[in-house]
Amino acid sequence: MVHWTDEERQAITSIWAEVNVEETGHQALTRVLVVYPWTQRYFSTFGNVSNATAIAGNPKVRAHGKTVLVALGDAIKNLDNVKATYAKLSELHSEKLHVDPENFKLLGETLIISLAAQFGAAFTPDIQATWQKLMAVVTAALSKQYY
Ligand code: HEG
Repeated sequence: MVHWTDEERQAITSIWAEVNVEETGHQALTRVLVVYPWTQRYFSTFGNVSNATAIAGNPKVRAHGKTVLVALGDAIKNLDNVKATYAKLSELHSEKLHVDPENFKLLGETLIISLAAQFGAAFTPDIQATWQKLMAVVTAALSKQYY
């Protein structure tokens, strides 16, 4: 089981308390779609996601970014039980959405870049390290039901 120190829990909750799930979710998902354009194929029902301007202005991308970060909030509320928390979501991404689990890592990276941009110097190396750990735990949990 993953162990979280008090400092790590604090690094997660102090940042999370100031995150706007819609805004940061939109930024992180927009970066995934622009920086890793092959991910656009998963969102063919979202309308135009073919370039940076279209992606940034796409309301479905915005709504989905929020959905993803709301779900991240569930993991943060259940830090000692992320695998069980994400069991159904992992099954959905594997069996229904057929999302390659490599993509979870990409979202983790772009989220951390979005947080660094928002928080600047306050997003210290120690805080980044904790968020990298969190996103690794989230990625592992979301990948668990794949075979
Ligand atoms: Mg996923 C749906 C969470 C990464 C592609 N994603 C969803 C839903 C949630 C979610 C909560 C809605 C589930 C439902 O309708 O019951 N996604 C989620 C998390 C993360 C993630 C927590 C990573 C931290 N998703 C992710 C990535 C991709 C992806 C990286 C593709 C590059 N998700 C995806 C698609 C859907 C969802 C295509 C369906 C969207 C729709 O049709 O509305």
